[in-house]
Amino acid sequence: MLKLTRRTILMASAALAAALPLALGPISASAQELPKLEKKESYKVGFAQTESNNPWRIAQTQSMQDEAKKLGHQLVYTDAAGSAAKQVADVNSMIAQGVDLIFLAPREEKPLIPAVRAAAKAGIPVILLDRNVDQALAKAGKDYVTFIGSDFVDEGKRVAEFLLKEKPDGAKIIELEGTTGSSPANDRKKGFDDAIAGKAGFEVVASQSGDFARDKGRQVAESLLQAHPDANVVYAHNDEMAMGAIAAIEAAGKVPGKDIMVLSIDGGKEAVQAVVDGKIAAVVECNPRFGPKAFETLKRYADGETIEAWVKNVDAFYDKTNAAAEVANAY
Ligand code: GYE
Repeated sequence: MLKLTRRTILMASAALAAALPLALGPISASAQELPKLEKKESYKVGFAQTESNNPWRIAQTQSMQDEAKKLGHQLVYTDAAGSAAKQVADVNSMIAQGVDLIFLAPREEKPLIPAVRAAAKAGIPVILLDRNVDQALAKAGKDYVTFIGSDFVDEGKRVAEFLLKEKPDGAKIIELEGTTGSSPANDRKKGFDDAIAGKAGFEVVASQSGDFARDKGRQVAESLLQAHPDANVVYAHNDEMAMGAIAAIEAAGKVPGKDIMVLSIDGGKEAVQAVVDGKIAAVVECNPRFGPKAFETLKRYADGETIEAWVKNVDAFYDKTNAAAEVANAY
């Protein structure tokens, strides 16, 4: 007779746990599966934008609108005006309107995850555009279809590699971070900081958020330049803050590009022109023209293709060797 010792109970429950998936069948595919997208001539598609206070966002929205129009789709556009809470409400309103699919540029990595899941539960597939959600909490192919965007860690790393090459003896760096909690801010910081960590003479003397905004960037740069008069590099997570930093450097009576090296990410026309003018040393591109790739991915999904977890954008690099030739192509 089987004696019910602690050990036999443990063994029995382990055996049961092992047998359970067999009894239920392989972890039911349908429970995990994302909503499908019916093949149609024309879709009603949501685009939940995060804000529209800078040229990058305006170019992205324009690209989405142009492509939707070209293909004959209806675009339901919302602007969260820099508020994750408003963006959650925007996604919920798209769900209520019964859109076929939602393109979402999540302002921050965590707060939008419940909205992504709510859409999937309502049978609406979500494609993340340009910003990602926290990868420890949500996954492509399970919670949303895919993430279309750049490798932000690599962008930060490329900025650092340029700096290490240009100033081999070291640098005192002021870092202007993007929106707190957003994937580009988190990853551009990681990529850069990791690449200079342990390199003799390189030090980030201050790192603070300028919220990806020009005026906030200018204000933060102004106070950090005052607090660290020996800083000789500003690394801005985007062009808007880099332009703000240039204004702050000039207001402090210093010369950008001479006294202080400015490095940036995005590659908008104004910043690439600033490279031509010698005020910015280098910019890693992060192109906002998502329209064609977004709708091509939608079509592939509707056709039943398995979409890769990350549809990666390839970024160019601008410095004095190519900026003059490239400025006309910049967004
Ligand atoms: O760099 C910035 C924008 O999410 C990649 O957000 C995007 C970033 C871009 O506001 O300028």
